[in-house]
Amino acid sequence: MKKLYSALMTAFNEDGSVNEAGIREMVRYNIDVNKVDGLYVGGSTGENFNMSHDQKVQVFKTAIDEAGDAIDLIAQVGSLDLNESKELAKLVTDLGYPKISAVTPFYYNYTFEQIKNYYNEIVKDVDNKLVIYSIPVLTGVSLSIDQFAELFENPKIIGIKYTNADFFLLERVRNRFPDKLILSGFDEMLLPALALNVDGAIGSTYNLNAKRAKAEMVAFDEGDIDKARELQKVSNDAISALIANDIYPSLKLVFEEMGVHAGVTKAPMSKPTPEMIAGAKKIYNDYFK
Ligand code: SI3
Repeated sequence: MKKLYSALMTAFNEDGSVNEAGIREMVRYNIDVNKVDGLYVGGSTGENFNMSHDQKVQVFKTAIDEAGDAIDLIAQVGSLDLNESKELAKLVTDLGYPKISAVTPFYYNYTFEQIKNYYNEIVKDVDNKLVIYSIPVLTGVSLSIDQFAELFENPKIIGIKYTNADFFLLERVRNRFPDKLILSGFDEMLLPALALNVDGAIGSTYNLNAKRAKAEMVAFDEGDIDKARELQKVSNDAISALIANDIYPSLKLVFEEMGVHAGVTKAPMSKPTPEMIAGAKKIYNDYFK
């Protein structure tokens, strides 16, 4: 069975400090109610790139302290400070995270040799497995099939979190690397990714929408494509509404409607406006009640 992971959000207080109780509530909801197979901790949805080093450490400690070994946990340790990535990789490995992940280094138009060195350095001193986080729309970094193959020469590099709408490349990747872990990253494209035989999916909206996404995966496995398509349509109506309402704060606002205290986003992300709050209530009523 394919695996579903929520990309864990970070609950923040109004002053930008980490709200540990909120993180614990979201971890619990994902385990107890959503029954997801795993959590992706410290990714885009977790606002990782808005956080100080100490805050990242706080999030990694809190999430695994709450989840224990109940589900799979992947810690995103990528950073433009390679020393920080290495330090975080060691920390999360010592904490017991069974997998790590790292976003492709961005901003400076690194060469592939530099990117390869970055990944090999991150895993060099840790006994852990790494999933490449590829998200060209945010990083501007697109890896080719041959570049993925070169990264996979390192046996500690075991897969890709593939957040990319390039389905030609996804098909090529799946077929060239049948034994690698390929996890789809765009929730609105879950169904075409399932059709290309990904091993599962990681996403922000599964925090709210895991049951519908799991039902879609089951329908797909049973060959009921009409049902899978209908479920994807409803999910995409919800995802469109979330995006139109500013997705990261809205995910938290809808969580609040569900009674889960998810805190607020951290600046420069937006604080909720009255319109956003009203929009989130409507999204909750329309799709998640
Ligand atoms: O938190 C993470 O690192 C993710 O899993 C990111 C994930 O791919 C999300 N992408 C972004 C940029 O947030 C998606 O889940 C995305 O929010 C969703 O598909 C709506 O577009």
